[in-house]
Amino acid sequence: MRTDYDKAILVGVGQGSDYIDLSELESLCQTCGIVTVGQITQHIKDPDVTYYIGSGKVDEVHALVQETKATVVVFDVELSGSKVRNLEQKLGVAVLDRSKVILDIFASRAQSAEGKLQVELAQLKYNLPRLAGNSGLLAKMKNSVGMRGPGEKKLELDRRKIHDEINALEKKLEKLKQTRDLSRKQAGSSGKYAVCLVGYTNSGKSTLLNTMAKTQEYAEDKLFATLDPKTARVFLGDDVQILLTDTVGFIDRLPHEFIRAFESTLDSVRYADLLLHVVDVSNPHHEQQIAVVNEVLKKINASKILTIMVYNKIDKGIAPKGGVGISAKNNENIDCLKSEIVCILKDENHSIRRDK
Ligand SMILES: Nc1nc2c(ncn2[C@@H]2O[C@H](COP(=O)(O)OP(=O)(O)OP(=O)(O)O)[C@@H](O)[C@H]2O)c(=O)[nH]1
Ligand SMILES: [Mg+2]
Repeated sequence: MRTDYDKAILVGVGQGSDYIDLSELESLCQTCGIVTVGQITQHIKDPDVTYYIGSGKVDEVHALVQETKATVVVFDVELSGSKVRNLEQKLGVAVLDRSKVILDIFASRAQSAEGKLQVELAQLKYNLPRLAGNSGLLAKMKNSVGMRGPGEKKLELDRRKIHDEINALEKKLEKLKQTRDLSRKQAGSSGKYAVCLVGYTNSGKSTLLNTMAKTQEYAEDKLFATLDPKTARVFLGDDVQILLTDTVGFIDRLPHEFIRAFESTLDSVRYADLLLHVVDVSNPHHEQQIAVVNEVLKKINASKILTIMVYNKIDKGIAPKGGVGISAKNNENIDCLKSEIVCILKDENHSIRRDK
């Protein structure tokens, strides 16, 4: 058994009397190799200017850090650089926020040249307003969580240089986007339909791509298993061929600068003829996850694209209310989904019908 895990205290903040659920943050941390050893929550109206949470709560966190020998404290909100610095001074251990954890997962997952550039861009944009907050405590963590990825190695650069880097990266990504636009046009003119898998992270998008295309994409019970979009050609019968694209999973409270950085990847969503919105119906929070996905689709101007709601993991015993219920893993009801796709794509009255 590994014994070199970082141990974390998770801190959740809520408004009103809503239940504060830290299970997603715990999964995110687990994906980074951080084990959760304690949780503390607080309901607040407005964030404290110094610590975000109240100073009495900070003392409580400090006591728990000492008691559990935690090596890091992870907040389920986005923290400014100065708050991270104040908290680290008071607590004596590294402090991460939700965005930093997500960025770290992205950094360890990116494989394609474009994916790496996007992560670097997101890291630089995240770090720019936080340069003064770097106390060096992060570097002491066992796994160096939050220190991975090309964007982190450039912390020593000054502000102006980081601005230059950001501009250069945006230009490079724009060039890659133009190449992709061209191949998209070629695919479009070949009469194939572009269908895109979207959905909350871990809902089963890659598994569905594998089942439908009989390929072996990386699927894992971890958040953000897929970062680079993959496309496979699928024959649906009835003379219909689609190009099915897997995409990066969506997640609640993804910082705006991340969505911007991944914009070129998300172009495949924006220009799709049809979206398959994959939902993990066995997740107790799936309604909320659907809302998050719809919100991101709106942000990237993709909310008007024709969509089939695909309720996955029905093998776990939960029946969906509408849409198409499937089990991607057990190949259950996939034929029904395929005929639904054909039906929609071939609908004479639909504006997305292509001339072949
Ligand atoms: N029980 C059950 N598990 C499934 C089903 N489909 C996928 N899974 C599991 O759910 C987990 C996530 O599946 P992925 O296909 O990696 O999910 P994803 O949406 O691609 O996730 P990200 O790439 O992280 O956004 C894996 O452990 C799969 O084996 C299903 O129909 N039933
Ligand atoms: Mg995936």
